[in-house]
Amino acid sequence: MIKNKFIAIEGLEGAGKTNACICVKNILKKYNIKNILLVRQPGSTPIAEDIRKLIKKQFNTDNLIKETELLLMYAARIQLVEKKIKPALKNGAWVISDRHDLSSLAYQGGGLGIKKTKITKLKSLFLNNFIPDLTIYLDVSPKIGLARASKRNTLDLIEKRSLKFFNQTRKCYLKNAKLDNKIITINANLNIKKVTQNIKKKILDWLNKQVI
Ligand code: Z5A
Repeated sequence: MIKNKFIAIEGLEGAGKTNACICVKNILKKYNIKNILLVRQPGSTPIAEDIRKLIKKQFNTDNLIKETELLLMYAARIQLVEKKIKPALKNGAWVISDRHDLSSLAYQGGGLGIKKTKITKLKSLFLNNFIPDLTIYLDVSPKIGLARASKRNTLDLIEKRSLKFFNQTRKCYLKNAKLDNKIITINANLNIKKVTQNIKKKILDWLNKQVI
């Protein structure tokens, strides 16, 4: 038997998070786990989805300053955690989230340069000790990831940022992944079949360690 968990999937755009979420969900189903909630951040509640639209919208006479962007990401996250994730976990569901607070550390911290101390303070103030049981970080080079993302659709406001921004974001992801044994790093530069195989292997190893 395995107690229900909260799993986050992280990475730059085009890293393959959508594929990873489906892959994790399918593995859980093989373990006969049926009660699974899939969410994305920012989003997955009506208010958080509106915040998502606001973050991605281009304004003619105004633009988001980095602190506002960080606070909006957190507002959406807190709304989702309190309204959906915590109640689902309490009801025995497994939760898979496409991004969580590591995204804020990487994008608004690493990418935009907001101090880590400020972000961790925000995290401890509003999320308390609520952290994912496991984070799968899909490490992709920005050039490869953005090429994949741009093939799929036109780039949004964040996706249009410079390569320097994404290199700094990735550096921050890698640094934090090294420091935290609840984060598993997967090489997402490889082809989708290989990446999927590696995710499967890592998640099965992890699940076997969770059996009680
Ligand atoms: N953001 C933030 O700044 N701070 C925060 O705290 C949070 C978020 C929570 C969310 O937008 C934006 O918000 C995001 C970060 C920021 N901004 N940016 N830029 P989003 O949800 O629209 O963006 P995303 O999360 O990056 O989604 P994405 O672009 O869809 O990435 P993905 O889910 O990782 O990619 P995918 O859909 O799985 O794959 C993209 C394409 O690549 C698709 O056609 C796949 O078939 C293909 N693909 C995937 N893997 C492979 C491999 N291995 N080989 C070849 N092709 C592949």
